[in-house]
Amino acid sequence: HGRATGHSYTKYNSWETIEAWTQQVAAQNPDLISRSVIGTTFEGRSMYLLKVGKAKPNKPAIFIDCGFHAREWISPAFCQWFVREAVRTYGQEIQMTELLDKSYFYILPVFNIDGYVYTWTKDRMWRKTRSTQAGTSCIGTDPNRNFNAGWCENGASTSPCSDTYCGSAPESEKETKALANFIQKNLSSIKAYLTIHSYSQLLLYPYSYSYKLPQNNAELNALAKAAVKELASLHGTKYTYGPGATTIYLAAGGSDDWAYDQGIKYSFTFELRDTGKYGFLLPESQIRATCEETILAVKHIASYVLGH
Ligand code: ING
Ligand code: ZN
Repeated sequence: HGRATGHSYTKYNSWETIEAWTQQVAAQNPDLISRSVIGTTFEGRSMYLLKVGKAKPNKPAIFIDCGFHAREWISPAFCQWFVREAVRTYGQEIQMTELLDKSYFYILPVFNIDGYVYTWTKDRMWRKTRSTQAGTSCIGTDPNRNFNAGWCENGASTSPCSDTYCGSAPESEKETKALANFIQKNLSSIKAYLTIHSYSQLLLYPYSYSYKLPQNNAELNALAKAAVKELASLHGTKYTYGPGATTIYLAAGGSDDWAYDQGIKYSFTFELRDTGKYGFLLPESQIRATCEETILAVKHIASYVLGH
């Protein structure tokens, strides 16, 4: 407490602080949390994953990642908030207790760690990874254009200097490869995939790489509708929902589309607050309200999925 680097759930935390927090929150809650490393970033940082839930064999799991895009600071803040809410309300609140008894949440607090560090040290508006390649001085690939789902066909750039550069190949980024490998290894248990971005207040589901609709479109639409209703119930925050391509824009190589095509039939991208007043620079004073309302939607989706 009180240190310049001290962790706070109502502040944006540096990577160094988040890294220490992953260790501490796991050590302090050994019956609910275990920490692993799913890979290493381009610059050599460990990609930590928290497995949250009562230990029991053969439980289903919900996967949640944060911090795909470096500048979307509210996203890692949400993952941290979710973990705290899980340990704080387990055994107190019926829905969370049931979720943690019946399933695991895999929480990846920051996916694009190198980019996140860069937004703290050099350029607050950086989006991509920080990988370099021969033949260009431009740095970074858009990790949400780098998955093997209609890769680089639409809404992505082949120029390494673009903010939506799809990379030299699908899964060219170490971070993408690490996440894809983990999900493939755990496909039989993972029932839902949630990826947290900002901003625009949207709840998106496949597809974004084309205008085709997912096989369970009607179900996903109804589930998204119910989830945004839950979200709005706390502070009245309005979300729009629907397939990515028609709700936001055509964009190939996204992780939600890839996860869906792997067979994870409940796959969503959240675009958290706000709608543009502050954009990526959402004030810390909005962390609490944003995270609390979002958790309602996440719990709704998780409970629905586990009942199906
Ligand atoms: N938006 C997402 C992006 O990567 C998205 C939208 C979602 C694209 C799902 C593709 C698939 O552009 C932000 N804010 O990053
Ligand atoms: Zn994003």
